[in-house]
Amino acid sequence: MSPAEEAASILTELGVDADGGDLVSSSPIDGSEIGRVSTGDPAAATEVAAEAFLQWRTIPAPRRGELVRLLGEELRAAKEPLAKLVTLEGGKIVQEGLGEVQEMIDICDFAVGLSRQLYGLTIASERPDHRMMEQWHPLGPVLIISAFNFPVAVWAWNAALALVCGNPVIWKPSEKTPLTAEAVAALMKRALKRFGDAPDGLVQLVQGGREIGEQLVDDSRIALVSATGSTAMGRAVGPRVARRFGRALLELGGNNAMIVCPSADLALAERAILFSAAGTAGQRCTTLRRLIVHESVAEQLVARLKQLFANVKVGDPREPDTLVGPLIDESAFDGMKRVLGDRIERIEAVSGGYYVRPALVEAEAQAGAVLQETFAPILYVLRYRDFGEALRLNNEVPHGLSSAIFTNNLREAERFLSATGSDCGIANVNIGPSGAEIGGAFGGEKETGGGRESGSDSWRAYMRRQTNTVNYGTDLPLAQGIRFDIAP
Ligand code: UN1
Repeated sequence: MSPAEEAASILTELGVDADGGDLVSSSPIDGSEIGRVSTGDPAAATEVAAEAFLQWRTIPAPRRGELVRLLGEELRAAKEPLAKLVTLEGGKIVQEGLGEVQEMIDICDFAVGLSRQLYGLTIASERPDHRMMEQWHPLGPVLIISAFNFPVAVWAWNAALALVCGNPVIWKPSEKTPLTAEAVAALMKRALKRFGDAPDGLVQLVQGGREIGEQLVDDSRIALVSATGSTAMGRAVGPRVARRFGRALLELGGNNAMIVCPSADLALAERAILFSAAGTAGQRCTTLRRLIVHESVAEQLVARLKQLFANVKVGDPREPDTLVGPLIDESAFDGMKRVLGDRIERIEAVSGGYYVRPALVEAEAQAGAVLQETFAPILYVLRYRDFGEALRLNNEVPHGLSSAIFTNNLREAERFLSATGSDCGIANVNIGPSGAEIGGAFGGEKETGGGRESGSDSWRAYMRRQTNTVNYGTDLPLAQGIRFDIAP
């Protein structure tokens, strides 16, 4: 079946109408058109969301969790077709499409539990007969801007948390992946119907390009803008939100490294390297882009990697033995070509698609393109002599998302995780930099934007903190011992 036929049958199965509108979706598998959707109306969406907030914030959090539980059920039931659609529209191999939907299910489970754990602290007051505490209140409408490479999971990380925290959500997906967004919206609609009394406009989808995104970003009724994408996108979004004193959660680019030490288990390392450098055709923000190898093991490892890169199956992502699918589109191919020039190896897997062999590039120094995030499967290899130099290389890039070390030396591993080690939001030992679980906070420092999504206490970004002091005594002592007595 052609991607268009397959997409049409899945969309019918999921109850999505996608054959009208001005926004065209094409499959990276062969470049063919697989559906069309209409662009949304940002002003109308924010208005309804602001209205929905007034009601949703009054629903007890565990009850709000029930909606997310139902969404998780819908996702479980539709896991296969939705994953298939991710493959058709985003080009991910079948296993990664399934993994992406599983990530959505996992965050729903997490958020359901969280709906009973939105804890605040009680704080020791310096005044007698006083109690201090903090509460977490719903924040307001949350705008989720997501990228093509995780077309549905990133929405789920944000939406599941936002909803249990008491906030309506508006989703502006990548214009490269509008159909998967429509499919998720249809599943959400079913969950909302089963839930019963959620306010209208609690969860909205606004399709469109940059201008639509900008209108939403500028709307002061949006309390939080959670944006995933390139650093360039974050540079545009961040200041716009700041200008109106809105809150932004930015999850931007990465230029992630792995240090391979002399004691590393190389068999383990090579598997981690292949998955994190070539997987998802190098189009994860957590993709491994720089390998920092000790000179004593470099020759052996590089030889083995050359073999693996030369043999990894690049092709139609629907075929079960394919490990590397297509790049998202021509512009991604051009980006890779700008760096590699004639060394780029295009593969004629399916005509109309941009398929490339992952590239291994031995770099003399960490400079030029090595410092940039090219959203394609290019792995730069750098050699190091002493451990301090490896750490320095790990950190000397503008981004700070993910990092990894392969070592069996406790001192090196702990140094890497210490305050003087990796400066990234994610630092792993003996696993690659990509493929994080949802339980941890996800995000990074520097030009990665500083935001944290998903697990741990990331939920706090979606709520408003309030400090309360209650006097249950008969006197009015002032803080810091200040005397301010009224003359009798
Ligand atoms: C992204 O590429 O934007 O850790 C997110 C990972 C995935 C999420 C990546 N769980 O690779």
